[in-house]
Amino acid sequence: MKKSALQLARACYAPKLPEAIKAGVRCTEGAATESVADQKEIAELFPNTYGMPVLRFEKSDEVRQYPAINVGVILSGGQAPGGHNVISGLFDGLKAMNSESRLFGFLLGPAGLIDHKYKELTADIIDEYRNTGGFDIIGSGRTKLETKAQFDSGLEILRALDIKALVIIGGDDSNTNACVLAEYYKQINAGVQVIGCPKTIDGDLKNEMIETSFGFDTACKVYGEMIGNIQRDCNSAQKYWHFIKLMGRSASHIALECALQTQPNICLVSEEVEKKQMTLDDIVTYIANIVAARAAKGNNYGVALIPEGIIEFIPAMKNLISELNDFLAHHAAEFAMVPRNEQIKYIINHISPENAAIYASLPERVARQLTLDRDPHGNVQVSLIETEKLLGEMVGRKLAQMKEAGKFVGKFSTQYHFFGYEGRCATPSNFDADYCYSLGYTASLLIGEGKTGYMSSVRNTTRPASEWIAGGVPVTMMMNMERRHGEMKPVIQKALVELDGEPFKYFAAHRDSWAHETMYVYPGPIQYFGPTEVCDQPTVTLALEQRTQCKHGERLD
Ligand code: FBP
Repeated sequence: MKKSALQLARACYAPKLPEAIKAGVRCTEGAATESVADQKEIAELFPNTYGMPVLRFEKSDEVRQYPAINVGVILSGGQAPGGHNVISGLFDGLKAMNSESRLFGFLLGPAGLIDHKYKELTADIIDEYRNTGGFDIIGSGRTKLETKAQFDSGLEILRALDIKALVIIGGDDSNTNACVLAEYYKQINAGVQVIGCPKTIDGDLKNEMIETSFGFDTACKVYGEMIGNIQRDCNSAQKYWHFIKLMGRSASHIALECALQTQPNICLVSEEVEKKQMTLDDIVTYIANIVAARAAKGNNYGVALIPEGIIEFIPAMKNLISELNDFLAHHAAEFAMVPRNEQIKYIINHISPENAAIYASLPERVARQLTLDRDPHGNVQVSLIETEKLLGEMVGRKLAQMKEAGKFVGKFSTQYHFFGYEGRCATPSNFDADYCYSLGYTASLLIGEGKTGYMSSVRNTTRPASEWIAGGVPVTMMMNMERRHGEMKPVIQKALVELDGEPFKYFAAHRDSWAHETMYVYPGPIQYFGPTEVCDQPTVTLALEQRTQCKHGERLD
C-alpha cells in the first residue's frame, strides 16, 4: 500500500519507555486500597478483586523466566490516537518476556469476543501499524460487555485459543465492564486475567492514579491547530463570528484545553453552566454581550468554543431531554408514524407543559435533532445536535433586539464548525505515541505478574518519559455507585472539569481579556520531529494539573 513520506518516517519512530521498565523489573505493592466511595457496596459486589494494592514496577537486575502465554486484546468505544501503540507495546512486552507468547485481536470491539471473531496479531501486522492513528488494526465497537451470557460466550473462544489474559482498551464504561469481567472470571476460576487501559479523547477517565486518558493529547492538538487557523482567518478578514463545537460527550475537557491552547474570545464550560444553573437565555445573553462589546470597538468578529455535551448541562434542557428520552423509549413506533410536518406539534402535545414551552422555543432544526434516534443506551446523540447553530441563531435574534434598543451597533455574520472526528484518528503525538506504548508494555508486565482487575497506569507524565512511573491500579479503587437506567450500578467515576481545578481557574482568570481584546495563540500542527519543547510537551491541562511549566510556561504564571 502506498505510504506518505511522514508515514514512512513515523514507522521508524521508537517510542520512549520509562527507564524503570526497559529491562528487568520487580513489582512492588502498596497498601490495600478502597473504592473512592460506597466502599461497602463495591466490596460486596467485587469480593475477589476489591481492596488489592496499587502496584509499581521498579528496575531489577534479577533475570526472570516467564512462561509463554496467549493474550487477547479488544479496542472498545470511540477511536483515540495511540491505540495501535498500546497494542504494539503490549506485543513487544509479551515477546520480551517470552518470544513464544502470542497476541490475538478481537474484531470490531467487544462484539468480536462474544461472536468469536478474531485475528492473530503477528510481528508483520504490528509493524504496519506502529505509531499510526486509528483503530483499524482490529477495529472498534460500542457493544457493551455486561451479561453473564456474553462473558460465557467469550470464555469459550478464550479457551479454544488457550488465551490466559485479556486486555480491554476503553473508556470509563468499558473499564468498568472489564472489572466486572475480571471479577466473574476469578469467581468461576476461569484462569483468565483481565487488564484495562485508559482510552478516550474526552479526557474524562482520569483520577489520582490515571493522570490522563490516551488520545486526549493528540486530539486536542489537532483541534488546537484548526482553531488557531480559524483565528488567523478571522483576524485577517475581520468579518465573521466562528462558532466551533468540540467533541466531548459529557465533560468539557477538550473545549477547555483548546481554549488554554488558543485563547479564543469565548469558551463555554458545561460544568460551570450546570453549577451556575444557567438557562439557555443566560448563555445567549453572555455571548451576545461579548459580541456587542467587541462590536462597540469596531471588532465584528470573534471565535466561540462550545463543548459538545453542553445541552445536557443546561438544567432546563436536561429535563426536556430526559423527558424526551423516556417518552420516545415508550412511544417510538407511534412517533415513527407521525408525518414529518406534524412531529414537533405531536411532541409539544405529549410532554409536560414546562418542557413543551422550552421545546416550542427552539429553532425547528434543533427541535427535530432532539427527537432523532437514541444511542444503544437510550441517550440522545449529542454529536448530532447542532448546538453551535442553535446558539449562533439565538445570539443573532438577541442582537437584533439589542440593536432595536440601541445596545448593539455592529454586524453579526456567522460561520459554524464541528471538530470531533477530525482528531480521533490522527497520527499520535510523541506524547501519545510514548504514553500508549508504555501503557501497553505495562499491561504486559501486569500479565506477567499474574494480575487481574487492574488498569495499566503510567504516571509522572509531565516529566520526561524516562522518569515516568509504571504500575497498576485496581479498577475497584476508581469505582462508586451511580444510578444508571433506574438501577444503582458500580461504575468508574467520570472525571468532569473541576471548577476549583487549576486548568479552569487559569481560564477563568484570563477569559475576560481574551473576550474583549484579541489575544489569539496559534499552536500550529503537531510536530513529530524536532526540539523537545516543540514536540514532546503534554497538554496545558496536564501541565496545570501537575503545576509544572509547559510550552506556554511564561503564560501560566
Ligand atoms: P469514547 O468515550 O468511547 O472514547 O468516545 C468519545 C467520543 O468521541 C465522544 O467525544 C463523542 O460524543 C462520541 O465518541 C461520538 O460517538 P460515535 O463515534 O459513536 O459517533
